[in-house]
Amino acid sequence: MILSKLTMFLFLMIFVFCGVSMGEVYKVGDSTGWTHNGHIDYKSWSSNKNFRVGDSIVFEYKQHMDNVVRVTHKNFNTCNATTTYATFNTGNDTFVIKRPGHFYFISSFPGHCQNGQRVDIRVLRPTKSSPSPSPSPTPPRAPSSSSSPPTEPITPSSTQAPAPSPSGSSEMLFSIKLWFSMLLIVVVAIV
Ligand SMILES: [Cu+2]
Repeated sequence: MILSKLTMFLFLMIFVFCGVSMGEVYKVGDSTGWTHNGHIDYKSWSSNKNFRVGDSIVFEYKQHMDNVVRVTHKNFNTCNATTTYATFNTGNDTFVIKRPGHFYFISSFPGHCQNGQRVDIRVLRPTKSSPSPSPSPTPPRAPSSSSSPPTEPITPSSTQAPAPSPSGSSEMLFSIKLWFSMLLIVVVAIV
């Protein structure tokens, strides 16, 4: 009897702690992966996905033959990789979404982005009601200055910038799960 209770408890703990860290994993381009062969439309690939905070975006490609750089919206549109937020080049890169908004990725290899190797990951703000149709691409900017710089530090070259995550939404989700897990533990202890 005690053993079964303990087993149940352990299963519960595993369930709860897996749940805390779990998010969907999206492989960009699915089986095709991250490529510039022009046979895949990353715009349509991303358009039917519902990316959320906590999800992972995976880029798979041949190392040394390609890379992934995160850029601004403007540089995404112009395929400009001179200033980047972060550069990934392992061939199997995972980007974990830490806040809502848009995340723009391109390949900085010559011609690759122009050939369609770019993807816009749009992450909706977690809401209880229906998600708003208007995208919210950037966090609120300073009201005073006319030409406000990006809120995240942009690195000039291939250094990896740790993106600050001021979003409280994931923490709120975490606290809900924590609260839920505590409730479950109490229930198990009583039964
Ligand atoms: Cu490429």
